[in-house]
Amino acid sequence: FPYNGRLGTERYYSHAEINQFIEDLARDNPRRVFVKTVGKSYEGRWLKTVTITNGDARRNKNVILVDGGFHAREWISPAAAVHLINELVENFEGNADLLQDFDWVILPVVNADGYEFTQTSPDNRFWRKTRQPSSSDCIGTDPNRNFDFHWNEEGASEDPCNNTYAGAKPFSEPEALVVRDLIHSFADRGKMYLTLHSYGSLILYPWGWTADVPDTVDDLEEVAAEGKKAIHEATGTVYKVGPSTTTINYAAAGASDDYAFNAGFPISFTMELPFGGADGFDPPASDIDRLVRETWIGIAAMARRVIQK
Ligand code: ING
Ligand code: ZN
Repeated sequence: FPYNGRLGTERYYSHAEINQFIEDLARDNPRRVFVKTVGKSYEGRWLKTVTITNGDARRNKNVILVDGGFHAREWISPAAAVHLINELVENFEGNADLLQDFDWVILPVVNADGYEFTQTSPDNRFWRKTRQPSSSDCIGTDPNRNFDFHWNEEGASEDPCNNTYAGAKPFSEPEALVVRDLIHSFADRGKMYLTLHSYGSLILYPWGWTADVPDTVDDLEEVAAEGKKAIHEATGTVYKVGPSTTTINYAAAGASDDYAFNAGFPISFTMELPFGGADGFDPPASDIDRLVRETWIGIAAMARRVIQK
């Protein structure tokens, strides 16, 4: 395990390795980095957040909440979350403005069971859902259709065999409950919620459950445009910005970004990282470094815009 203050980008790491990494990081940066076990997956894996601060011990700062790995097969998402952690901790002086009045709370792998399943079962590399059994023979729920906000109204399935199965009830999945609790625990001081998915090169904002847009659509557009512009200038990659329903051309209720926005996060985005590999979900390991650096550039630009607001 090649830990030397950061986790590399030469391959995709397992959930256990990522957990070990954030524990090591907190141990080595005791005043700036804090790990908290926030729950357990259906199969019993510990879900841990890492909170990154500038070490000034001020409490109750604003919060930027980031998660990755909602969908099992979207491996580039946990990798991007880990790189975000690397950057904020290793280069905290260069990123002093990002940590001055804000703490960052990052949950790198939400759907730990699904992620592990795709990594250990080669035939199931493209599994999307959780791993909790349903009432049928089919396993798993789409954690991004499982949130209790217009749950199961649009763009979700009631068929447990479908990839967008909403679940038997809202928050049937322990992993979605963990994210719900994080959202509520920071709702009063949360300034941006960011959930990392793949693929499509998109920065999506609410609503997902309806084609209507929120009253504050201009703020959402403005922040997202900063991310898009920064990425384009740095790498040439062209992201598209827009409301999720009309940008991906389907409504999808019960997603975490709508939930966080409704709960009080004034900025809430689903970031769809670029297509990679043959299936879009499988960028080769040689592309990880480029993709996670690019993602970091976009996240940092959006955060800087949020901080100025
Ligand atoms: N795409 C998202 C999904 O959950 C999405 C798209 C974003 C839907 C926001 C609803 C709200 O279907 C991927 N790749 O998972
Ligand atoms: Zn996804």
